[in-house]
Amino acid sequence: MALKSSPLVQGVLTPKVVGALLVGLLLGTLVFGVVLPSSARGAASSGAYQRPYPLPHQYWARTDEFYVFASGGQQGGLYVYGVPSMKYLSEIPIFNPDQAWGWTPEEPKVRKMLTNPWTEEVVTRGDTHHPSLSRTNGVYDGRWLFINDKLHPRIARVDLDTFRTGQILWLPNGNGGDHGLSVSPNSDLLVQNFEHEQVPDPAITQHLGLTVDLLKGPYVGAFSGVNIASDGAMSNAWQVWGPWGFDMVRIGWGKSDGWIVSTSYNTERALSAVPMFARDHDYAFFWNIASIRKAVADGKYVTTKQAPDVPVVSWKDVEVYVTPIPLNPHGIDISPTGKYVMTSGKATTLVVAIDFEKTLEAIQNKRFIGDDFGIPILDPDAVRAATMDLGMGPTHIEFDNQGYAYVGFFVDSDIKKVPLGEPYTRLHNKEPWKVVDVLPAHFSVGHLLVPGGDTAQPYGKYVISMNKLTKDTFLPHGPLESENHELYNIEQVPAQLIDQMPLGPETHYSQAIPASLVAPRVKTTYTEARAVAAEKPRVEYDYAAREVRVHMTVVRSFFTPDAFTVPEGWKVKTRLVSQETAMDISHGFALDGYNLSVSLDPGEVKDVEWVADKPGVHWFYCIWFCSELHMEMRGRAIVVPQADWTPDKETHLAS
Ligand code: RUQ
Ligand code: CUA
Ligand code: CA
Repeated sequence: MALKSSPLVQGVLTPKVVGALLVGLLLGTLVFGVVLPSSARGAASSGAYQRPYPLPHQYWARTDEFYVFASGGQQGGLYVYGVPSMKYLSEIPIFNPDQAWGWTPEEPKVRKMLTNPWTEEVVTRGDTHHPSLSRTNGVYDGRWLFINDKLHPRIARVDLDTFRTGQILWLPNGNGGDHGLSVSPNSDLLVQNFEHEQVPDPAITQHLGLTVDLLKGPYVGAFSGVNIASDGAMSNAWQVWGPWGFDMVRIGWGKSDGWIVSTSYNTERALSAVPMFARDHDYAFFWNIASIRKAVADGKYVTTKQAPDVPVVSWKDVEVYVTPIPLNPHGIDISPTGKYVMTSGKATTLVVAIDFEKTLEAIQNKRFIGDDFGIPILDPDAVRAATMDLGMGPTHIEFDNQGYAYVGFFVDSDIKKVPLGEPYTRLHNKEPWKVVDVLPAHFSVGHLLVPGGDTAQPYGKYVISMNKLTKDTFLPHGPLESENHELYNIEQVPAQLIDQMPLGPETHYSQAIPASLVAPRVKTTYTEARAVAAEKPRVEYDYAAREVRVHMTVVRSFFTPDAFTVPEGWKVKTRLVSQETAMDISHGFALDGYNLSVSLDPGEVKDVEWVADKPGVHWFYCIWFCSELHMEMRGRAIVVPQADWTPDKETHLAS
C-alpha cells in the first residue's frame, strides 16, 4: 500500500522546495566559502580558560576534564585529545598498521586480528566512523570503546587500560559499507548497520522472499547483532535483513529501552545518487529487540555456508515499525531519558522530534497510515513531538544535562541549540523546540559532541563541533587540509567559542568521557614480561622447520642476545621481552634493510616474524630515544649465505 501523504511532510516539502533544497545542498559548500566567517564571537577567553604563567608541572594532566576519542576515518583508528585543553594526546591504531604507535602486522597477534577469517586476506585499510563507549546503566563506565570499519565488515574493541585494540570481530554475510554502530545501555549488545546494500548468499534472499539481480538490483540491507560478554569479548549473535540499507542507529534506553532506532535514506532502493532523493520522505525504523531474539528462539531463521552459527532473520519475522522522515534522514539520536528520538532530513531544513512514549501508544492504537513491504507506517501526527524548520543540512544531534538538544548543520555551518519538551521544561523554563542560541562553526559541521551526549546522563558543559572543512582557519598546509575541532562553552548563552584545533583526516563521530573514569585505569607498564622473565635469552635452530627462534630481552640499553646468526632463507621468530618497569620507557626493534620496525612498551612482550632473505650483516636497533645510550642500543642479525652455512655457525649463549 502506498503511503498516504502526511500534512506535516507535504506542507513544507513541495517538489519545488525539495528541488531548491537539493540545489542548495549541492551548492552550499561552494557558496558559503564566499561568505566570510562570522565575527569571532566570544573569541576572547574568560578567566576560566586562561593559562597560568609559568605553567606548573602536570598543568594539563590536572586541568583536563575529559578525554575525547575521535574516529580517524580513513586514518583507520582513533585520535585522542584532552578537553578543555584541546591537546592532542595519542592515536590508537586499529584497522590500519601504524608503526609510530606500534601496530604492525609483523606481529602475529595483530596480523590475526587484521585477517579476514573467510578469505585469509590481511586487510590493512580501514575507515573508522562511529565510536561507542561502553556503559553501565546507560552511563559511560570507562572500560572499552567499540568502533566500526566502514570499508570492511568488522568492528573493534579498544581497551581503555592500554589504549590498544583488544579484539576485531568480523561480521559474516556482507562485503562492507557498514555505518551506524551503537552499544546497549549495559554493554551486552552491539548493533552494526549495513548501509550499503548487498547481494548476499542466496540462502538469505530466498529466506527474505526477495529477488536480487547482481546488475540491476535492487539489493538488500541488514544489521548485525553482536553479543558482548562481561569481559568485553564480542561474538556474532544474529542478523536481521530487509529490503533496505540502514544508516545510523541507536539502541534505546529509559523510555525507549528494548528498542533499536535507525534510519534509512535510500528507501527508494535506488542504485545511484539522484534517484535516492526520489521520495519526499524516507523512514525512521523502530525495531523491537525481544522480537528479534524470539524469532531466533522460534527457529525462524536461516544460516549461510560462511556463518553456519549466525542466525539470519527476515524483517518479516520481527516487530518493526516505521514513520516517515523528510528527504534522506541520516543521524538519529536519543535524549537522556530515552523519550525523544531526534532525526532530520539531510537534504531539508527540517528536524523531527519523535516522542517515544507517543510512539508506543500509536503502536498500541494502530495509528498506521499504510505499510511498506508489510511494515506498518506510523502516522507522523501520532508520534511527533515537533517538526522544526531550523536551517540547511541538519545532520547530527547531541544532548546536554540542561534539557537542550544541539543540532549540527553542514550547509549552514552552525549548531543550533533547542530546548526539549517535557520533562525537560522544568530544567530550562523555555518554550520547547524554539532555537535559543546559534553557534557558528568553521566550517561545515559533520558530527558534534557533548560529553556523554548520547547517554542517559550527559555531562554537558561543552560542545565540540567536528567540522569537515577548515579552509583558512589555520596556516595553509597544502590542498589537503586537516579537520577543525571547535570547542564551545555551553554553560553560557551565547555559547563561547573557547578553542579551535586542527586534527588529521578524517573525523566522523567522537565521544568524550570524564578523565576520572579513564585515567585511574590506564596502565603505565605491561606486566606480561614478568611472567616470562624467568625464561633465559636464547637462540634455537630448527632444521626441520628451517626456523630460528630468538628469545631476546630488552632493557636500557641492551638487547640480549646482541648478535645471532641465521641461515639465509630461514624464518626468524623473534620474541622481544621488555624488562622495563619504568613509566614511558619504550624500546623498539628495527632491522636495517628489512621492512620491519616494531615498538615495545615497558613490560611488553611482542613476537615478530621475518624471513632472513638478505645475506649479510643487518643491525637491529632501538627506535625510541630511550636513554643517553640509545644509539648504542643495537645488535647484529648475521644472515649467512645458504652455501656457507654450517651448524658450527649457530649462536649459543653462555648460560
Ligand atoms: S556519519 S559518513 Cu557518522 Cu554523519 Cu559517517
Ligand atoms: Cu631503547 Cu632506544
Ligand atoms: Ca531517499
